[in-house]
Amino acid sequence: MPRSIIAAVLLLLLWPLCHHRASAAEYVVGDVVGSGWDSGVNYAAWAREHTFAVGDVLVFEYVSSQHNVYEVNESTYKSCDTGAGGSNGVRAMYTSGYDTVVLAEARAYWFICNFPGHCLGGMKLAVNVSASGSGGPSPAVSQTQTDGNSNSAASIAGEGRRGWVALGLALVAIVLMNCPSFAAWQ
Ligand SMILES: [Cu+2]
Repeated sequence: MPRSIIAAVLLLLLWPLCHHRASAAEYVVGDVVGSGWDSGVNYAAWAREHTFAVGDVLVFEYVSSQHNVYEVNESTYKSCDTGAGGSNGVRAMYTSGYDTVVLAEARAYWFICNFPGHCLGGMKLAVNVSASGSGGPSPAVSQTQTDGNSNSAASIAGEGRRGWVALGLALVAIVLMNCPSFAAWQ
């Protein structure tokens, strides 16, 4: 079978993976462009109206002089107390006013505003992120890349097939680089 046919078949097999990632959703927290992250919004209700999967993106839009976004652990989310140093239970801090947070793992995420009183006033968001629906094309791709870099994969493939393996890996790389959401997915 000519390599060009194999290349075409591989591309056809890989496009759905790309398409799957391209479907990752981006949510403006609070649904208001520019100021969706603000005091006086019921973020529990907002979170209930959406479902979040691995690869989805939260965009926090707010006036940076009035709010910020701290990703925290559950106890800090509940207490709203980041301690005297402002870092107790804090996993990440965002302060730009336009912060994109990739939900890269299937777990709960907790966010608060760390301006005095804002979290206690209800400016806090908890989301549950589920594994992506189809059971994990993303790990499959990672596996392919990992195997391709190891000696065992090459020896299993055999001398004569080494060229095709390389061709396949090159195609995987090309497809991934052309996936619009690949950077976000990472
Ligand atoms: Cu605030």
